[in-house]
Amino acid sequence: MTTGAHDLAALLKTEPEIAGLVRDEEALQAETIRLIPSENYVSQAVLEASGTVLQNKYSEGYPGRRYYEGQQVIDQVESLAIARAQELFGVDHANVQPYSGSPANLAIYLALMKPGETVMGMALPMGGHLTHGWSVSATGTWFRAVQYGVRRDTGRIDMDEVRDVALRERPKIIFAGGTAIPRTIDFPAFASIAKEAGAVLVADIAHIAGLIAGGAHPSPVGHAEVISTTTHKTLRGPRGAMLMCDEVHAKAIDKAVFPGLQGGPHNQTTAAIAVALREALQPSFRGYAASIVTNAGALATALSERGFDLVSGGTDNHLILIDLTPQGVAGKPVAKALDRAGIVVNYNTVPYDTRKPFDPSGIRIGTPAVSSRGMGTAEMVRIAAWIDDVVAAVAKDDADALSATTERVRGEVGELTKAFPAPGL
Ligand code: DSN
Repeated sequence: MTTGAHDLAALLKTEPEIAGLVRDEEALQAETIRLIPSENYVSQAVLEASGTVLQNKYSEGYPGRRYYEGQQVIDQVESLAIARAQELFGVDHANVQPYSGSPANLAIYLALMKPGETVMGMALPMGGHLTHGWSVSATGTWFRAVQYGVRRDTGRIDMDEVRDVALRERPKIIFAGGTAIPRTIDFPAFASIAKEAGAVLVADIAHIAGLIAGGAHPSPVGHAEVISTTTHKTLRGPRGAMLMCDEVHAKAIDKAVFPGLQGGPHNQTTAAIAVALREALQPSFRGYAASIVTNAGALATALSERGFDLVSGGTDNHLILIDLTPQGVAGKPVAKALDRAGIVVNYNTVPYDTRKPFDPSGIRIGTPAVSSRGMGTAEMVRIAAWIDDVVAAVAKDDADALSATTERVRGEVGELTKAFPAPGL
């Protein structure tokens, strides 16, 4: 059993059921290979900051101008987080209060648009995010959304289509970024299209913020006027978000977050963001960011060599999208079988998917969490082999054979994870 950031003594005494579940989750995270590209392991320092008395304090407003007294400490915490975000990303302005990525993106709409105006984003099934104007999201309901995608032949963003749609539809804002984009995002090209169309470019770097901070992906700073990010993916902080922007948008963004959308910020999260940003400012973070990309490249190569069809043919970043159509299996049964084998992934649509989103053709995998454990290219080759074994077993449609395979892989995964202890656990 792992010990976790806290000894859970009080919780064990008063609430053994929840304490037991926390321990179970710790064990699950320690003993499985976590390949969900938006997940990670935060450090013990981030965990500790997340669970502090800072959560007892209300602090609506911003440092130096609050609606509650007693801000002697909280103002310092938030100011530190802001200053570190500015230093790390080289931005004019940072707001560290959004509760998570979706509220952060909603604040951008509130700051820059009126209901019914046009937003342009990447379509969800092409790799975008719900809040970039997809129909089931409030953003696709309250605003007029137009979408771009990837080319069928290359699996890469079609910049000609982006330009055509932007010039035809004249959106107020254009989102660059998403949740299933395996390739480098060309922020200068997006910026030039946005300028031509008279739109504000918003970079949603939630997935790649840690890569950008660590020098492993080009930065949107200087290209996008507004930048949105969560703090818990490659950036390896607590669950939260930040908005960064040019000075010209600072007032509108702050006003949109509070009082426009949110009440009091979650101060314990702000503290943990400050801790994570300091970690990201250390030279070692560059090595971590580089290892994510190297590992994803090695995993992609090993999977390709085993005959897997990777959207866009591979990856430039932390993420790989596998179309399982050639294997004759769907994403969901594969994701479930891999889970039984101790390899945690999510099923995902692939561009131009002919199957439904709840039972799509692909799986999405990524290397942030395994890189945080210190795994390297040799381990990626082993992981590719296990994925191949499980997919082949699912394709055979023989429950006993599948069960034997997932059991064997689970044992081997257990051995590997013991050799690479997870941070924070
Ligand atoms: N849920 C996030 C992801 O997994 O990419 C996006 O919001």
